[in-house]
Amino acid sequence: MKIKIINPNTSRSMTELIGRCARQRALPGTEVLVVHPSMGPASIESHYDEVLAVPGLLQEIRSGEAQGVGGHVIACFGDPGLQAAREIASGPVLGIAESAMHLASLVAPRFSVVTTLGRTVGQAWHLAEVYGMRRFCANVRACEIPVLELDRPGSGARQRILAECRQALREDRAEAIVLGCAGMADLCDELTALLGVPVIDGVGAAVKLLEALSGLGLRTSKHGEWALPPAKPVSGLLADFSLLGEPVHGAA
Ligand code: 5HY
Repeated sequence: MKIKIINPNTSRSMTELIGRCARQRALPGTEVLVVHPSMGPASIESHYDEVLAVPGLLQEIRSGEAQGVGGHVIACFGDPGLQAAREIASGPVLGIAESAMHLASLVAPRFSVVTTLGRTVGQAWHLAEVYGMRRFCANVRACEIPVLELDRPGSGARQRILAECRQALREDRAEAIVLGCAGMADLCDELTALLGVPVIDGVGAAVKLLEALSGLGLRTSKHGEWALPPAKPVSGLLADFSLLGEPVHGAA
C-alpha cells in the first residue's frame, strides 16, 4: 500500500524526522510518502497555528487522493483538520494523537501524555475527551520546550522529556507514556528502554494502524458525516478549495 504522511507545519527538519521514523515502522510493502504543505506555520503551538495549518494540509489530502494513496496520516499532535480531511478523502485518515491514545489504551489502564508547551495541554485534554480516552488519560504534562527546539543540539530536550516521563510514572501512576509531539518520534525506542514501560509515538502508531485498516479493506465511511461536503462556490484567497466539479469518490 501507499500512505501519505503530512507534517502540517512547514519545517523540513521535522518532516525528515517524521519520515525516518515512519519508514522504520512501515512494512516492506508499504510505500511511505512524507510531505509538508508549501504554506502555513513553521510549527503548531496554538489554536491560531492549527487553523493556519489546515488549508495547506487539505491541499495535500486532495493531491494524495489524486495520487491514489491508500491512506493519510496527519502528523501533528493536535490532529488539525482531521474531520475535514476525512470528508474529502476516500481512504482512512488518522491523526497521531488519536492513534497513539487508542494504542496506549490497549497496553495500559492509565497513560500520561508528555507534550511540548503548556498552552497546548488543554487541546490534548480536549482530544482525549473527544476520543473517549479521558478514563485512560491520567495526565497531560508539558516540558515547556518549543516544538522547533526539540531537535536543536544542546537544547536539553531529551533530558527534560525523560524527566517529565519519570515524574508521570511516579506522580500520575501512569503505566504508559504517549509522546505529545511528532517531533518526539525519534525518542520512542530510547525512552521505552530507559523507562521500562510502553512509550507510544503517534507517527508509528498511525502507520501501523493504516496498514491494519488496509489489510481489513476498511476505508472512511461516506454514508453520512464524513461524506464529501456539499459543493459550493468559495470566494477570495480560498477559491481553489471549492469542490464544484470535484469527482465524487467512487463515482463511475
Ligand atoms: C506537533 N506541533 O506534533 C505539534 C506538537 C504540539 O508543529 N507538531 C507541531 O506541541 O502540539
